[in-house]
Amino acid sequence: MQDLMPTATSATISTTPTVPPFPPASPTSTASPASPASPAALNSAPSTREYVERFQRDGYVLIEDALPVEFVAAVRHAFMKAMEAKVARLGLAPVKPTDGRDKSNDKVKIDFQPEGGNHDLNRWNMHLPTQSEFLHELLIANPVALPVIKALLGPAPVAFLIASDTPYPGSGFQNIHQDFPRFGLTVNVPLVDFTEDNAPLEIWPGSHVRDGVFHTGKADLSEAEIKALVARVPGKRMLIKAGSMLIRDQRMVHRGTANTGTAPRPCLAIWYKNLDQYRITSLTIPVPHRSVANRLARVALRLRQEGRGTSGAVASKKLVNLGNFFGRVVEETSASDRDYRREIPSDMWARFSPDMKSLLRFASVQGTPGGGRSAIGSAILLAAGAVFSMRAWQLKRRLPGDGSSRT
Ligand SMILES: O=C(O)CCC(=O)C(=O)O
Repeated sequence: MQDLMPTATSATISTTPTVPPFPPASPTSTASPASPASPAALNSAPSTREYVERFQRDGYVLIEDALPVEFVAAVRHAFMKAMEAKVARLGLAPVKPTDGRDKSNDKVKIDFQPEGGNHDLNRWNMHLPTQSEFLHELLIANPVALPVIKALLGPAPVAFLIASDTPYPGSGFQNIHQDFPRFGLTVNVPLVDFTEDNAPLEIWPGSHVRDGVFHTGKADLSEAEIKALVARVPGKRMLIKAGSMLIRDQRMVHRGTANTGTAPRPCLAIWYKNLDQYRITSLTIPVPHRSVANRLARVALRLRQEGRGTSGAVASKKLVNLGNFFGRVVEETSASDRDYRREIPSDMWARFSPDMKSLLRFASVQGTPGGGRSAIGSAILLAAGAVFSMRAWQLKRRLPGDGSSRT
């Protein structure tokens, strides 16, 4: 898809990044994006409709050269600073697996095994801190990607998770999985070129729907269905360039692969949904009070802390997974991950475009009480909190014999 010319050119970050600890990007990705004013560029850029059609057919669509090179360099620089600080703060030492996950993995369905990282084997997940480099219009409300997102999700989507995945050297193959059985979007922004040896994402195009006909309902693939699919259809390794944007259906089957190289492979993951899509049967769950969401975000954090332990090795993979999963539930139901730890400063909020304000309308903003909130939503979330806490209590009673790597 070399025909896409970007429309986003106004990198507003003035930071001059020092040389980041990465191999240089390949020559094709360091070329400056073409001017959006060029008629040739306008003629050759796929339309929103073409992107949407590709997405509906394949379960993903790639927008190449979506971001200016200098902007990506500045984001990468800020990102690695934050990432390395997090790795140092959590103190999990890299591990060599005993189960061969660095070589292959035939398992399917989500069952992450956090070891040497907070996500799975030497792979780290990080929410992006509330900094101007990350809460940037080009990333969250990108002028090429956002029309596609709105065409797929409706006119008022929310960006409820602004996060990242970074497989460090030695990271392993994840189980082949769907992020969710229901329809939602993940926009991946690679901050370095993906190569064969630095843990490229592997996807199974077309696996977002069973019968090839696009819909926005549930598509919960069983273990047997995923196994049959991967036996039939080869996976596609996404050797995508830094600064492209990969929009993928969260129902599409995929996995992170092994990083056999020498450098981490940072990639942003911004999750969008239509608020109506979080339902129990046909009931849309209303967004709970921010104070309730904040309290339960603290519970999720506590579960992860207990799971990680203090020895530099994960004490309980199951508790870390439970904390990660519960954190996602809190963010998804509260329609934002900008909780008490990531409040948006009022001056930053004031500079946001109407699109940004709409996408982040459930975020905590300094000095404001927050958007629409519901007592019913709060009660549902509290009930979920009680269930997760009970499960955590059961797991903790079984520590250290829960199959974890505590030594
Ligand atoms: O970016 C990666 O390495 C894997 C991300 C992923 O698929 C996941 O964690 O669900």
